Amino acid sequence: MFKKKPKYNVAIVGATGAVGQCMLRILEERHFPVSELRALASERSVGKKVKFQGREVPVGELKENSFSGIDIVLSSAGAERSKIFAPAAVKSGAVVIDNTSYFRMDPCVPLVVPEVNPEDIFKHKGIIANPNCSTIQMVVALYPIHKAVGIKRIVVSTYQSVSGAGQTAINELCDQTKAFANGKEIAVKKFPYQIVFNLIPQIDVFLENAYTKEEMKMVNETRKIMHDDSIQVSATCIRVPVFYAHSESVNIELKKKLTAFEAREILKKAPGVVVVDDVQHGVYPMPLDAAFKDETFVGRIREDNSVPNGLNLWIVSDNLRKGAALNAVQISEVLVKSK
Ligand code: 25A
Ligand code: L14
Repeated sequence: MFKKKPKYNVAIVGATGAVGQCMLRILEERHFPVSELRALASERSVGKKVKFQGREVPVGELKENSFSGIDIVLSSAGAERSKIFAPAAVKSGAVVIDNTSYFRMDPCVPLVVPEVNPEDIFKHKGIIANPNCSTIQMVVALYPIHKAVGIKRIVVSTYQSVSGAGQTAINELCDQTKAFANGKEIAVKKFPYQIVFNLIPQIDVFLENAYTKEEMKMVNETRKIMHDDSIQVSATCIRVPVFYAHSESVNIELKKKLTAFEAREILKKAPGVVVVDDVQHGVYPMPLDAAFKDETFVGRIREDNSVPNGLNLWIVSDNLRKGAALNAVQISEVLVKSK
């Protein structure tokens, strides 16, 4: 279905947003074989230009006929746009790597983290879904442990940066910080409450079960990616006044005992993971250090003796890179390198 070529015509849907911009930088950095780069966004971005490989590329309006001649679409303009435009792109012959939540739980659509389930990429029927940012970094760190001894239950609390909610949310934290410093009134627009000097225990909408949609994404997507519906997951997702990188406090119950030392040894060999864990010297991962990096950083690894075979970990990664744009580009790389 996917035809190999020396170079590919690539469309970025949502090219002016936080994730779209990151996609452009990562395609450049990793020398992805791009022939034509097509930048697409909403009508209000038409007339803007995005930079790619030293050139200025004009932004076009996203329409159903935007995809003629395009081989690969990297899409991040929200679930409602993907619902309409991903099928249109597939119809015109492209493979879509979709960063929104719309197709993730569709049984016909693979949901992929290349460090965990790269083989699922080849089951695609035109659309491959990129998981939620909080889920991606968690499974990158937990899958090697699951493979070694089996995970029974995961309890996770997230500390999610504002960039997860897009460029307007990044601007809002900046504006609120300046307003506070200047003694001005703090304007609340993107988030439901003031985010500077605060925490908001709500990401995405509330569902009937009193969990948020973001929390249920972590439950359902983790099981789908790891191909194991027996894993129990309980999530609490919190927005914090941090610009880039999400952090997670993760408690796991294993099927067999693993010491903190053994877990550290497994994680040191795990693809995409860097162990940053030297509490004697006050060394642990933090969002300021993980921002603009590709890896998932794991520290504070310790045994939890309050349950049989328990472990605690602290997992930090850049949500725009590994949590979104990098993971999507890695999927594209597997696709184009395949025989
Ligand atoms: O629905 P979801 O899946 O939950 O996703 C919701 C949002 O979350 C972000 C992403 O925001 C997405 O829109 N997101 C999704 N997955 C993410 C992930 N894994 C994620 N963030 C982090 N990690 P974003 O701001 O990063 O990108 C939005 C892009 O989508 C384009 N877009 C929006 N509506 C569109 C559309 N493109 C086509 N058709 C539509 N109807 C959007 O382009 C951007 O590229 P834009 O043209 O709408 O906006 C570009 C500039 O306009 C400013 N702006 C934004 N909102 C407004 C605005 N200006 C005026 N009024 C507004 N209401 C912005 O500053 C931007 O620079
Ligand atoms: O499902 O932090 O990709 O508000 C969209 C919203 C990621 C998080 C998704 C946020 C989410 C994002």
